[in-house]
Amino acid sequence: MENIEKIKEEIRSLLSSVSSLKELRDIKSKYLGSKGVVKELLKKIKEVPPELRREYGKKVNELKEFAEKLFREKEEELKRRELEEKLKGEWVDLTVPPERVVGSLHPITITLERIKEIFKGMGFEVEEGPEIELEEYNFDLLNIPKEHPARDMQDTFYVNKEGYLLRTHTSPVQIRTMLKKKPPIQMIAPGKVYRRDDDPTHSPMFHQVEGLVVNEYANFRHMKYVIEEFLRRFFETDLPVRFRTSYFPFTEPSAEVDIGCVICNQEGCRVCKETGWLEVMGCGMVHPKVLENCGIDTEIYQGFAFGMGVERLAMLLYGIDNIKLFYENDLRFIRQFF
Ligand code: 2NM
Repeated sequence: MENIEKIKEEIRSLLSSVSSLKELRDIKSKYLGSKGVVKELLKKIKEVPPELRREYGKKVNELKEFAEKLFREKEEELKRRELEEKLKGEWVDLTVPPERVVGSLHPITITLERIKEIFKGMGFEVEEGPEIELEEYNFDLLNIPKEHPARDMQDTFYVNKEGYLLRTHTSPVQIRTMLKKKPPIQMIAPGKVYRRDDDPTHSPMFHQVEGLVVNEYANFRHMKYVIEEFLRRFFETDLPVRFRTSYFPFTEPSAEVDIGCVICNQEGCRVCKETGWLEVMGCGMVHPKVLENCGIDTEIYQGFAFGMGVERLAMLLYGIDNIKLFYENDLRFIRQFF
């Protein structure tokens, strides 16, 4: 029985110098294995005088539990240390820049950048404004009458604060720019707009780019040149362009801009509804009331403005036939553009 205490000491001292799991397993089998020290001690119970067997058995069992606990603790410690060593070798510096950028730009982002770069190259500044907008800037100052159908709850997203809405076009950015800066002004306003529309060709959120030029001599011919030149650069071809008279409350005169169908080369197809023409923009000379609403002297200044839908232009540029593809984020679609 004295021996048992000595064995405990022996195990303790052996384990303190063990440094590998293999070493540990060897020592463990020496003490706890099927031919180990503990098993031998248990066998020897027959040699112990009967009155001491009870106590002897208890002591050997204590030794067994003691040894098992020590080996378990040592094994955990060694495993933890081995993992730490392994992780040190596998250390990765996540701050190192990648050699190759993975992922790609969304086709709408690419198209917006393309439009912005063309106008920047023609001397326009890029202005931005809030998507939650004042009703006053989105409608009133743009000469859109109080009873105009566009203001209807059916068409516009109103927010739960009186006098505010989700902008239905980016024109309020032009209003903000005219209120903030004096002419000459040459700016575009790219961004998201919101309308209560949701069908195969309309999305409740889409992107627009609108432009505004105000100076002492702006005229319809200047506007026609800017738009034609933009379309030539955007589609990288000298395509046919025509202006049709139209009506907007904020411009007079107003026009809609058609291009020769880029899908069928004006042969007639489903996209141009067999007409050979595609409507891509609206434009016009800024209504004097709008300029005056923004504190611009109409005795001195005139302006022209235009607006286009980015999804529509992206669809024509890339030959995409369904607007919903832009919003599904299916990587098989999104990765195809550059
Ligand atoms: C369009 C078509 C025609 C437009 C007008 C203005 C402003 F603020 F100057 F009056 N901004 N944008 C305009 C004119 C927009 O989009 C189809």
